[in-house]
Amino acid sequence: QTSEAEVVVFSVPSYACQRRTTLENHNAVLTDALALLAENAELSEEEGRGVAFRRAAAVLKALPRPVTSMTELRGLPCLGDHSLRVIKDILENGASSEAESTKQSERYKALKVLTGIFGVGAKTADRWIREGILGLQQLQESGQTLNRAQQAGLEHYDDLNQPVTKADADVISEIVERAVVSVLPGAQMTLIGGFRRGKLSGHDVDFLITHPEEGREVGLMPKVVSWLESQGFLLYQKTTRNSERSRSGHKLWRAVRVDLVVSPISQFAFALLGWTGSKLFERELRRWAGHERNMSLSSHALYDNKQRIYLRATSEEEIFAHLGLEFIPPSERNT
Ligand code: DGT
Ligand code: MG
Repeated sequence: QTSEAEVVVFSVPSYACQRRTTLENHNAVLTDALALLAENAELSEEEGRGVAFRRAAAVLKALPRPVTSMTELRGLPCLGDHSLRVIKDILENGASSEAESTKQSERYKALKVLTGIFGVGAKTADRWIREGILGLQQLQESGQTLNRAQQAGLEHYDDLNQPVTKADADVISEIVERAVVSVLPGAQMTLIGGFRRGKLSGHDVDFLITHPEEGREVGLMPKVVSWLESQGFLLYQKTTRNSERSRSGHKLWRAVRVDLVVSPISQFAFALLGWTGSKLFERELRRWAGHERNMSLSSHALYDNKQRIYLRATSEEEIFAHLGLEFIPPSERNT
């Protein structure tokens, strides 16, 4: 006697950069729990575990409707035992006990508060927690020496932890645009990061600056930063020399984190692709390039390891084509 059951299963390609993922998420309850566990792993410097949870969440984000039973997940990529346990718990009990207990834990709460300070990463937060510092007040009373970034971060803690809206981003765009064209006429500025993907809020605003004539962009970053400073917009700045990138807080009606990237026009498409995100989408693009194409992708270039040549591109579309991937527009890179 045979019994037959027919189940409709979802089919999803295994790399996030092969999928179209919009902001519409039919499985937010599941992906929120997995994202929390991913964040906790990242804050505990367990990067591998963090990525595993992020990949699992990304698969669920790509599904066209809510998951209602475990059988629907059969054959889906990137769902490891741990993620499946979390999903099962939620489908059966309405919530993940692991995610809930993590959220309530003193360690997670302290890590969130402390890494919420601009300039404080997981390592520093962990050290402070081991010294018994669990919150901002304890930090201030501890007499720990803070670097300049952390001092600014602490001073503007509430502002910098308040989400940046699209309206904020538009105002800042105008200011940065004014700065850019004032110091270098003909220079071009593009909104990148989450706002380019159509997100309605973010933790910062990201811009990419270039000039159509190669080489004209050299020295642009310090000029833009000085202009912003002279106009009273700058609270704090940190410039990474080799990457031609500056992170600054701008004083408007509130402090907002702004990330500026300057790129020569020959690298513009790579910078645009590399800085539009999402972070997981970027990671998956590089993994695809390396593992499936024997190429190395960065936000500067694409290198073919077999032919030993750099592959040129003047648009994102060309880079996807070099990689043998279907073009995914920014609004569908919300993995
Ligand atoms: P948000 O600001 O919370 O809405 O999220 P995103 O997606 O704008 O993320 P953000 O602002 O941290 O970074 C923008 C994109 O830039 C991100 O999706 C990947 C890329 N990215 C971030 N940090 C780095 C970095 O240190 N190096 C490189 N090459 N790319 C980065
Ligand atoms: Mg951003």
